[in-house]
Amino acid sequence: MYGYRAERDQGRSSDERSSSSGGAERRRTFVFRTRSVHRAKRGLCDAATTQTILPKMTKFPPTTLDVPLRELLRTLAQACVQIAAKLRTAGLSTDVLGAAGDINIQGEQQQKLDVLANNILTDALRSLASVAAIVSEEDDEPIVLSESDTAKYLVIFDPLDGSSNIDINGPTGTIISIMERKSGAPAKTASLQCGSQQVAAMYVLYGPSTVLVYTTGEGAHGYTLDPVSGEFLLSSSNMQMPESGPYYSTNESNLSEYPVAFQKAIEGFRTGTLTGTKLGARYIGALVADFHRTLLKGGIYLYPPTKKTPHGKLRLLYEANPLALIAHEAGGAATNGATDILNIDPEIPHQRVPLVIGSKNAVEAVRTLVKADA
Ligand code: AHM
Ligand code: MG
Repeated sequence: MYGYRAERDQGRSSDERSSSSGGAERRRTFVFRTRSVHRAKRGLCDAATTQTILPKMTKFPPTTLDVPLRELLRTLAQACVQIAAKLRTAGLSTDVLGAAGDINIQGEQQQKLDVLANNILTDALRSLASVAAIVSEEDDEPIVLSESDTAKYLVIFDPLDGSSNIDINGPTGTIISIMERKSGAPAKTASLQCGSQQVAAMYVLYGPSTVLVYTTGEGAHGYTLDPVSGEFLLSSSNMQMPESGPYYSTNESNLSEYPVAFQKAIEGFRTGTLTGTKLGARYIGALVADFHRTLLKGGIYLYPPTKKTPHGKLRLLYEANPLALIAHEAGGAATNGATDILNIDPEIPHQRVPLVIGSKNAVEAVRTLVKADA
C-alpha cells in the first residue's frame, strides 16, 4: 500500500501531498526512502545513502607500526586520496586530462595527471622530517630532502601507473616502495638497494573503488577507501595469492619479439601444456590493476624483454620491487626470468627489468623454461 501511494505521489507537488492527508512529515520521509530504494536499484544512490560499512572498521595505517613509519604511510595514503579525487572528476576539468607537453626521463609523454599526482605526493612528503629523499618515475633525478640522521626513509614511487588509461576512464594506480637509508649513505643514491631491503611496499588502485594494499613484511593487507570519511578501512587482512590461477596477462602484440623461453611460456599457458590447465587472457595495460587481479584470483603477469625494450619496460625500483614484496608476502613470486626480483642489485634509479609476477607455480614454470633455454 505504501509503495503504491509513494509512486502516485511522485507526480504531485509537495504542497498537494501535505494538504491531502495528515502525517505529511512521516509521508515525506517515506517518499524519500522509497525513492532511495528505486535509485539504489538503478545504481544511482550516493555512498551516503547506500553504504553499509563492514563491522571491522580498522583504519589505515595500523596503530601497531612505529610512529615515523605510520606517519609516513598515513601521509602517502592521504596524498593518494587526493589523487583519487582528481581522477574522479578528471573529465570535468580541462586542466586535468591530456598531455602535459613534457617527455620524462623514460622518453615517455607526461600526462597532466602524471605531473599532478607527482606534485601531490612530493609536496606531502616535504613536510616530513623522516624522509631523506624521493625517487619518482616523473623526476629525472632523486629529490634530496635531508641528509640529517633523523631522515631515515627513502620514498620511491610511480605516482600514476597506467597513464594510457587516464583518458579513457580506465583503472590506474600509484605504486610506492619505502627503504631505509643505511647509516652514512648519501641520500641521493641511498635508494639503490635490492628489493629485499624494503621496509614497506604499497599500491593504490583507482578503480570502481579505491583500494590500498600494503606490506611491512608481516603479510599483505587490503583497505578500501570509504568515500564518506576519506579513510581507508581494512577490507582484507593477510591476503593470499592462489598457488595457481585462471589467467595469464601480457601484451600479446609483442609476442614475436619475446625471447623464445617466454614465447614457449605464453604458448604453454594458452594451451594448458605448461600448468595442466588452459589459462584465459586478461590485459588491462595498467600494471597495478593487472597485478591486483593476479593477487586476488591467481595467475601470472609477464612483461618480458622486447626489441624496443631489451631490458624490459617496467622499472625495478618503483614498479617491480614493491609489487614483488607484496606478491612474496601473499605467497606468490616474482622474477626477471633468472633472478628473484627482490635480489636484483640496482645500478640506477630508473633501471628497467623484465617482470614475471604472480602465482608461485606459474612463475616457477617460466623460470624453468628460461633456465632451460639459457
Ligand atoms: P607507466 O608507468 O608509464 O604508465 O607505464 C607502465 C605501464 C604498466 O602499467 C603497464 O603494465 C605497461 O606499462 C603497459 O605497457 P604496454 O602498453 O607496452 O603494454
Ligand atoms: Mg608505471
